[in-house]
Amino acid sequence: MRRLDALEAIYDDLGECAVVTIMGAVAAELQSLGHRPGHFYLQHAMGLASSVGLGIALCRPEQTVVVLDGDGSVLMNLGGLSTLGRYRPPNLTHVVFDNESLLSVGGFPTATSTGTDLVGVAAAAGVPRTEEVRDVGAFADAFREALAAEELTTIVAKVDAHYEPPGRTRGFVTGLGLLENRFEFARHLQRARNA
Ligand SMILES: Cc1ncc(C[n+]2csc(CCOP(=O)(O)OP(=O)(O)O)c2C)c(N)n1
Repeated sequence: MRRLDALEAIYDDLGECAVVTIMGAVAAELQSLGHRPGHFYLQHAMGLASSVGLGIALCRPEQTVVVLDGDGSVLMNLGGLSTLGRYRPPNLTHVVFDNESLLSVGGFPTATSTGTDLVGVAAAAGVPRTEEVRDVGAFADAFREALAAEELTTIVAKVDAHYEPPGRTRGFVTGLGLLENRFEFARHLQRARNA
């Protein structure tokens, strides 16, 4: 499956969510489908998207939070899974796009290409719902079920190690300024709380 197709399949479902992505290709692809003030593209801090999402989910239990992660990023911060498993926020859905590669920096193979099973790691770390999916239909179903389940879920979506700068986005860096995104996202969460 192409990650862009997977993102497109859930794009409408993300409308009311606080969405935290990793840097690089995932961020560029989601932004190419349409930026929303509820999207935060975490730049540089590799491995910490799930930690940022966890913090938001714990502070804002009424807010649905979605983290769009990558295998390389999760592997860089495996302890993040055990912290997710410890606090288990029911309002957090954690998607790991596993392309078995550090695609955004040249495509070096990660440990999932040599046997590390991130679904198994997440389950063993205490994440109560875990699933691996390999096609867009199964991904969209798993994602919607996770939102409805109200239980912390990690979905590992096996995707192609393929990236074409989509639409208006050039390269891996989104056109949105880092600080602009940071302030806009925080204000959006604040407004949503006061609404
Ligand atoms: C601490 C840190 N180390 C390295 C990088 C450089 N870097 C940016 S994206 C990336 C690869 C991310 O891999 P993955 O999470 O699998 O996502 P993909 O690029 O495959 O979509 C790396 C190594 C970084 N931003 N931060």
